Amino acid sequence: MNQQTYIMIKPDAVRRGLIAPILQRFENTGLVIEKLELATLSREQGAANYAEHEGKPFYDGLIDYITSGPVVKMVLSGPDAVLVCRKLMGATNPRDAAPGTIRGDYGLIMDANVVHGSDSPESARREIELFFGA
Ligand code: IDP
Ligand code: MG
Repeated sequence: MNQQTYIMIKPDAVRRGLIAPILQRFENTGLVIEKLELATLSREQGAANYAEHEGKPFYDGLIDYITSGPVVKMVLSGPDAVLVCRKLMGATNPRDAAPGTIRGDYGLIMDANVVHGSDSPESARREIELFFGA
């Protein structure tokens, strides 16, 4: 099923100069990059993106981190784009992410795990609206 997903290269990866190799991984899948923008998130945007985690012990640190520098925001589209990107990204904790996945190859710790990707078509719609407008 053709669908859209929202992907973000997180501040740690941008700081480390990893935009190009990470973009290459997504392009290699054949998914289409529909939108692409470098920006620093406001605290409101960070909080909205991670609203489901409010109240958890890592929440404040997560918002500090995601707003700590520029991110690359993008919309990718293609068959099963949400699932394809989640598989490409690997497990949330880079320690558990398989080699060959983006988090497995470029990440070390949960607090700075390189990329964000929508976890369902519903999340994708919400996140695309949040970051790019309707
Ligand atoms: P996801 O990014 O794979 O969808 P979520 O469970 O939605 O994972 O968590 C969102 C983000 O919050 C993670 O990508 C990670 O950066 C951070 N996070 C999740 N759990 C923890 C934790 O236990 N400690 C620190 N950071 C966490
Ligand atoms: Mg998530």
